[in-house]
Amino acid sequence: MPATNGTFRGACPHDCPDTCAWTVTVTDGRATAVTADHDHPFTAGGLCAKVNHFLDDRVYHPARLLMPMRRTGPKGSGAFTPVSWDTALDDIASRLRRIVDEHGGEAVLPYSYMGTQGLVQGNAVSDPFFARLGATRLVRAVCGSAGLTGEALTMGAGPGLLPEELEHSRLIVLWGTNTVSTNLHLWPFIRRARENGAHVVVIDPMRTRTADAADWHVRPIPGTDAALALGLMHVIVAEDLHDAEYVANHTVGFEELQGRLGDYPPERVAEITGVPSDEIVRLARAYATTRPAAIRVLVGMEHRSHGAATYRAIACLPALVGAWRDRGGGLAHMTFQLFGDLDWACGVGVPDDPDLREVNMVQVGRALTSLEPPVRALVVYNSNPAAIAPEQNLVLQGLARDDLFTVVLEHVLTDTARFADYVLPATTQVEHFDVLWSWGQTYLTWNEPAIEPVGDALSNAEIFRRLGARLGLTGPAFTATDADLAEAAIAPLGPDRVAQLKRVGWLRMDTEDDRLPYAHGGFATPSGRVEFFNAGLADAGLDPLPGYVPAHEGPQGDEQLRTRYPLSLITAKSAHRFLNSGYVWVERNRRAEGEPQLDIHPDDAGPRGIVDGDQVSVVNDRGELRLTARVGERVRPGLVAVPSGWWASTSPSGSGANALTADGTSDLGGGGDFHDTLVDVRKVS
Ligand SMILES: Nc1nc2c(c(=O)[nH]1)N[C@H]1C(S)=C(S)[C@@H](COP(=O)(O)OP(=O)(O)OC[C@H]3O[C@@H](n4cnc5c(=O)[nH]c(N)nc54)[C@H](O)[C@@H]3O)O[C@H]1N2
Ligand SMILES: Nc1nc2c(c(=O)[nH]1)N[C@H]1C(S)=C(S)[C@@H](COP(=O)(O)OP(=O)(O)OC[C@H]3O[C@@H](n4cnc5c(=O)[nH]c(N)nc54)[C@H](O)[C@@H]3O)O[C@H]1N2
Ligand SMILES: [Mo]
Repeated sequence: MPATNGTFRGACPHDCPDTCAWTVTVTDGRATAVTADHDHPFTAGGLCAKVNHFLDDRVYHPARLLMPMRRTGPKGSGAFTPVSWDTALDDIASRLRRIVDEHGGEAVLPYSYMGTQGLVQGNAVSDPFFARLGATRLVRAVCGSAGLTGEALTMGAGPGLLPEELEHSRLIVLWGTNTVSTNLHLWPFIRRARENGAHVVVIDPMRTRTADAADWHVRPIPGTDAALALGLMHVIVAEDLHDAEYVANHTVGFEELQGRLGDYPPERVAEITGVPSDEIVRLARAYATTRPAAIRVLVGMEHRSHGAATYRAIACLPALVGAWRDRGGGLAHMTFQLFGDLDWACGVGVPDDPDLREVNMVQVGRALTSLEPPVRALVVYNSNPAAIAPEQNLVLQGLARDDLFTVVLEHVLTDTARFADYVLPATTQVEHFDVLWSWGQTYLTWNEPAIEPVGDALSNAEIFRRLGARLGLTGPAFTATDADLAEAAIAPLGPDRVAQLKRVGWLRMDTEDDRLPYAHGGFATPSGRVEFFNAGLADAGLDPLPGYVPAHEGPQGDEQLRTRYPLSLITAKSAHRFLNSGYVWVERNRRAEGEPQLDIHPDDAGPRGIVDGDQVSVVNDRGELRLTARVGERVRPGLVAVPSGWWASTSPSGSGANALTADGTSDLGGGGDFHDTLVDVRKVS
């Protein structure tokens, strides 16, 4: 029970690499300030444009859901009436029970992602809940999984270079990541490296804020980065700039790789990537001759049909030049591996039944409209599929089904929640217990409730507990309190580290050794080396070497498709003030972003008779957006861009960017391929 006055330790819960530590000030039972922790080395006393107003924009925002609500109008209309928790939960439990009895557990589909990254309010109780029901299993692969899979096949699944270590680099290649917008707290580390003479290269088809801030912006044709990596390797080996000793001692398949590199001379790579051959040569030389040299990747680049292959090719580079020898050299990606000591299931996990059917979250539109036997109940929490999932029109069509029973746990009435039969008000981070890991830095954070729940809100964990009790589900997940779950998650750290975590609010998870993880090899691959040649892939009948394959729906893909839809579309997280689809409800943020526009290059606008400020229609077989064109060099020729995040209901044409995006999966790892989307653009006369 929080005190009515005081300060409380906590952490930003959002799906973001930064996971900031904060302090909540409470006066007379009301949270009055959320302040960034000054001592936390990564947060360093600053939050971000989205979270600076966490209290006004989420906790106490007028749009905050305060009561359970039952739908009274047609799906999507937003007509609801408040009901008591007992009424809502009794009815939900009996409807779920009937569906399970009549159609089996697999008729129920959970849908969640990382709306909160906390272990307790994430999946601690919901996972056992759905496992006990025998529900369809959700493959939560939309973010990270494709890239990590490609990387793991090459260098194993370690955290590699820690992002904080970029401070020690002299060449920093930000490859397909928009650090200034998406990973803001990493920027000071890069800035300090620059003050010590480091050069920053951005490789991105779009001119992002990060590209503007860099020393060198390389602009490949989207989806061709594997070819670019192979071209760099070609030059490095041809000019004898590779680290022969490191290669001999810590890699396998160099000879086979050399054979493959023969296919990727700079002239050919220039044709594939659109990057001039002399620029490829210059970049290869800079990368191979500057020490320490770091490559930083994150997520945007993996959302492609060959996303895993791209990360596999890029992960070869640091070994080839021996970048792992140096502090600040290597490949930086994610850091969650450092949190392996935690009990991620908060002490109450139950085993998954591998025989139950699976649905990939990227394909929820298909699942709701054509899966057999059909999904009859959908329970959404920590996610907003109506905005963030590709094939948006299919998703909305599925959510509109009258024979689908939908429950949404949320803070505000999102586009997804509008389609619910019941909307349940969830607590926010300042109202509940949690433990926060990080995928972009090295600190664990402890989050205490600072205030009583606002309105009638209950925590996710409590909602699933109460539903579980009504459905007769048994086991510790349904009896442990949120505090018990949080304690169980950190218990494996041992009493000293637990005490330190609670005292300080955060705890560093890495050890000194991690700072030079592979200076002497020791990769977590079957051979213990970087696998230029991967025998497992060969056994599986796949390409054992890094390679470039054009996307079917890409600028070098299916010819018919390209003729009809000649422009590539990227829908990245370029809206600075949104967190995925979060904070879109805040009018001030929407105003500051300006309405979503279509970025188009003059070479593509000209022939279409489009000038800056024209209304345009962006189309493909999946949907249409009507937007204002912004003609300029933010995109390279052949590419158009629309920011993601915007909800259909807050977009000028009633559709969000995902109305156009593809819902295929990546080559490996089950990620989405939504950046491999082709469109055409027409002026609306
Ligand atoms: N402000 C803000 N911050 C966020 C988020 C947010 O919504 N808003 N979301 C958070 C989440 S969930 C994530 S996963 C991270 C993502 O962090 P990032 O990966 O940095 O961000 P994205 O916008 O997904 O993609 C980064 C860049 O990839 C580029 N890209 C796309 N395709 C290609 C390609 O084929 N080649 C190359 N070289 N580049 C390509 C895009 O143009 C884009 O600029 O950000 C997190 N931080
Ligand atoms: N076109 C396009 N699509 C994309 C992407 C892209 O770059 N372009 N990025 C993809 C990526 S990388 C990701 S990670 C996904 C993100 O997909 P989502 O995780 O679905 O994205 P969010 O918009 O952050 O939705 C999280 C929701 O959880 C709610 N929430 C937050 N905390 C709590 C809580 O404690 N309890 C409950 N019940 N709800 C809570 C928030 O209010 C919010 O509505 O989107 C993917 N989709
Ligand atoms: Mo993400």
